[in-house]
Amino acid sequence: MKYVYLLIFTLLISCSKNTEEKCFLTDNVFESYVEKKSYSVKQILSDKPDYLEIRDMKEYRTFKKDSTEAHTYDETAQSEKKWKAHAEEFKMFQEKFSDQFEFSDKQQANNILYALGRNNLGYWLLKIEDNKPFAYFLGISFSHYYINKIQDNPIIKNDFFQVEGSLVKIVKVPGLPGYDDYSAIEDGKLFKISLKDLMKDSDHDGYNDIFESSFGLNPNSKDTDRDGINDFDDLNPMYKSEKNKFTQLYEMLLPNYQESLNFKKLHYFFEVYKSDCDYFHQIDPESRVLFAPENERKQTYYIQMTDVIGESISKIKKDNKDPDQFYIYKAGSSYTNDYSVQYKNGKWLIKIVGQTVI
Ligand SMILES: [Ca+2]
Ligand SMILES: [Ca+2]
Ligand SMILES: [Ca+2]
Repeated sequence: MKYVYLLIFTLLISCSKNTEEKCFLTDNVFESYVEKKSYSVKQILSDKPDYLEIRDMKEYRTFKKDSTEAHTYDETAQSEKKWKAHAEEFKMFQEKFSDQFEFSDKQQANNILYALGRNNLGYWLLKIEDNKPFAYFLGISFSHYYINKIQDNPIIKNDFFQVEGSLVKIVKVPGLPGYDDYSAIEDGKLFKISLKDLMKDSDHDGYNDIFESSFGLNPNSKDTDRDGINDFDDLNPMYKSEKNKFTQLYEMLLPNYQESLNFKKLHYFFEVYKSDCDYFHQIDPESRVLFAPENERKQTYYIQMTDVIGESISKIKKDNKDPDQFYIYKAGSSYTNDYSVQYKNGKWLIKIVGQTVI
């Protein structure tokens, strides 16, 4: 009995402290980047998603060959011609999906068009059927899986999606954060996923189950945060938005994109932030956001494995003397901005006080 009381008491304390602890910095300790240990082939294979089949191939393009050929860029007329041909080939995908993906490997099967897409979140199978676009997240982390840019075989075969590639690791270039390079740890793999598994969308909200589970959305509810807006149309699908001065501050620090873009239509364009702060979670953003817990053990397996965090906004630091004065910083892969922010007459005054560009 004593134990139960103690447990309830601890729970109460930890609940009441939540927002304060999760949103405000108590001291000056800024988290520094810790490089993760690379995975071994054995680890990648034993941790791979159940729906993914990996086979060894006898003949294959190596990672080195594929990546050098695909990345060769020169100013010659020939490469401009190649670029134009690529744009022409993927015109239809560009129209339907805008700039949300890099496209490759187009294939037509019956009256359906397929292509492989890649964005900051990972790889997707793209489909255009009856003039309508669909995108299915593959859930295979680009931090460990490389899909060859040049596929010698069709990517859709006998109700399976299949691509050739390698198992890789990311090599951080010392002193140049953001300039990641890859190196192959095992070549000659065939990655196979049944279309049935890939296209499964249990709650029919427009995002496949693999996408929802990879990022912590609810694959069995159309409206994860129950704010009345379906996941597919919700710019902040994980958390209900609320208006208060601190959510307003976070909203002001979000990236500014071109106003001409219609973000409501860009269903696959997300920024992922790592944060436990309720105020940050409760923003009403203009473009799509997802959040990952700070504690790695609470993150989805996909987020643990994959480098999807592009930009981060820190917790808020209070001023010892002035209750309307705060400090906050923003960091990307190659910069940090420190801000001094002041809340005056219902408005935030944001001043940049420090900047590092790498
Ligand atoms: Ca769904
Ligand atoms: Ca859902
Ligand atoms: Ca919602």
